[in-house]
Amino acid sequence: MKKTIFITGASTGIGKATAIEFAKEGHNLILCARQIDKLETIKEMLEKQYEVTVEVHKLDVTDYDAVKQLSEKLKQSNVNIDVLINNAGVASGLDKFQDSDMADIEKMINVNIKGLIYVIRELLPLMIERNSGHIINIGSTAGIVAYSKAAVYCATKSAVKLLSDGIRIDTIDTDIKITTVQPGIVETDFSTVRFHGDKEMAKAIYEGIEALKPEDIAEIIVYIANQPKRVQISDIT
Ligand code: 8X3
Repeated sequence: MKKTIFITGASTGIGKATAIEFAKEGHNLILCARQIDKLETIKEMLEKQYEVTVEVHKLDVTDYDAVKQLSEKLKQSNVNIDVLINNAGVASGLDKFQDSDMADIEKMINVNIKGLIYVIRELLPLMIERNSGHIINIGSTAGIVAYSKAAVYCATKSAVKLLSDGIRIDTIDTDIKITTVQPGIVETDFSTVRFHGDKEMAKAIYEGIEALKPEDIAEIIVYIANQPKRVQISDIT
């Protein structure tokens, strides 16, 4: 059965790889990100290559009004989201907590926690109305064990895990599933963004290790989403 998959932060990294993986399986996509031009390119590529329709939306998940407007639009056009993948997330700065920049701290809290809450708060009721849907939140191993110079980033990823758990409890009387995916180091633009565009510093992070690839995580997400109704994977690390 063709499903509709909604992905935030779909322009690069794990989000983009996940879009491709679901398209390979013939599912329709709703892709969101701030960089609409990148989404347009992905849409063109996927629609040409696979039997899928791809809808793209410019969306900043930290803008609650924009999230609300998009969910209203989906509701009006009777779009049913089968799988919501909350992938939009950011690490900003790598500094000891006492030296860290408040703008970096606020950005991580706004995207990783508030943005996640905005999207789920608006889209979950639509799933509850249909008593069907699967929310897959991208956490991190950083949400399990803290590491140096990343106290706030780790705290935001820990929040992802506990939000998932809390929402799973609150929807226990429905058929809705909630999963947290907690990858370790994945080689994406993640570190370039963390180092505010410094590609050399970003590259050094992945030197001497075999980091995960975004495709590895994408395949796991598809596996999670493909499980029968009776199977709910709550966490995967
Ligand atoms: C990212 C994991 O270890 O690269 O969420 O910070 S790590």
